[in-house]
Amino acid sequence: MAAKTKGLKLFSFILLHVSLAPSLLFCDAVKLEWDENGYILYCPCMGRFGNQADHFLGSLAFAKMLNRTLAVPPWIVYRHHAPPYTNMHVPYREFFQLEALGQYHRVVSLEDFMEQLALTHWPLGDRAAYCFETAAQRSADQKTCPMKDGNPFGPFWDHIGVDFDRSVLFGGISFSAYYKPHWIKKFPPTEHPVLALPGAPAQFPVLEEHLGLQQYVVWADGMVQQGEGHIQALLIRPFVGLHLRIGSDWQNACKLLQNGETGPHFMASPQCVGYNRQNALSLTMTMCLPDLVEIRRAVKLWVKKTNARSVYIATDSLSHSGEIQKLFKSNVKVVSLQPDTAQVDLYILAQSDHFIGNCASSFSAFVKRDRDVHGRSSSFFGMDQPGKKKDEL
Ligand SMILES: Nc1nc2c(ncn2[C@@H]2O[C@H](COP(=O)(O)OP(=O)(O)O)[C@@H](O)[C@H]2O)c(=O)[nH]1
Ligand SMILES: *[C@@H]1O[C@H](CO)[C@@H](O)[C@H](O)[C@H]1NC(C)=O
Ligand SMILES: [Mg+2]
Repeated sequence: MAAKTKGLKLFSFILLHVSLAPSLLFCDAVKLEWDENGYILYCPCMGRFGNQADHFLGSLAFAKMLNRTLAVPPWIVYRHHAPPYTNMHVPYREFFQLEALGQYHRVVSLEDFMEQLALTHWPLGDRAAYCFETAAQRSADQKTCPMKDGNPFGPFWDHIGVDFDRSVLFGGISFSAYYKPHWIKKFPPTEHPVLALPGAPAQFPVLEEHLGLQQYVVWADGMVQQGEGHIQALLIRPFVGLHLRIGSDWQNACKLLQNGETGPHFMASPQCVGYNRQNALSLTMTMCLPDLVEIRRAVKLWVKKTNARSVYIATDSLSHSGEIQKLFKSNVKVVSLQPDTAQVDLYILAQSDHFIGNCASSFSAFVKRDRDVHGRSSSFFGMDQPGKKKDEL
């Protein structure tokens, strides 16, 4: 009976809009219903794409744990080096299918939440921010969540069209599964329907137990078309994909390792040294910042092992394509695209027949997880068999 009413409702909704605005039908205009179990909103305010993706997986798990709908934020893309220099906010569904997340848990895009639900259910003038007491202590009155202080915080909530009217502080809890009952008791959805947070309710790097959530992060059709177009036009299979994370910011980061200021758990490194702190393998300088000698060694090895006919180089800096081409005769084609959209590189790397990544990079980690979901092989510079010491091979 209920299903029938729903069907009728949908039918009249479609009829109405076919006559008024046919285009609505083609952009998935589904009328959202309010979720009585509440929502989680957050700003992906830490780091660039790889960090945001790690945080996204943890946030998805957190929303499921609290049985709240996740309002999926846009990706923040920084344009420090090109006009107009302002941040771009790219809707989740430009890169990935929003619907695929639904297999795991209820989600809406933050944009749809604002457009369809916020005015009625999250009224202007009564929008609360939720943050740790320690975060609020930095504010003038020591009681206000720093939701819009600085970049990217301010531009993010401005883009979404949100101002906060009051703050709700918490302490003594974290986002881990242990605190599930605490969260539910402290913030029942009846009194706290919308939990809006200054940052992701998640850890960086992503926890081991959340790695598998990558399977719900599925490329959008437009990205598949674009990526497959490049692969067909430029590459010959089998091909090896390389991620050269070697730019100046990375050189600086790896200095911490060189100076002994960090142990083996450094940025995304648990993906190759292991998640357990007690028995993590060592993280070498070659793994953090491979030199040309190591790059050549690894490429040569994997091209031979996979009988590769081409090599794809993604990089944040120099591609070294000339030096790498010199390793091979003309029977191996070396290609570097250096696209404006980093996700094009991610897509192509994910489709390669073997991938050599950077162990400490969350950009590499995104590719590695995507490949693990599809059973594709990966290694790292300085570590040909992830998770194994050299003498264990
Ligand atoms: N197009 C492209 N951009 C890259 C590449 N490597 C790094 N970048 C850029 O540098 C950023 C690095 O930050 P992040 O994604 O957080 O990864 P991480 O710093 O390596 O952990 C990426 O988001 C890209 O914007 C690459 O191979 N190709
Ligand atoms: C989770 O939320 C959904 C949607 O509001 C609801 O139908 C379901 O009963 C909830 N599950 C639990 C275990 O509370
Ligand atoms: Mg980073």
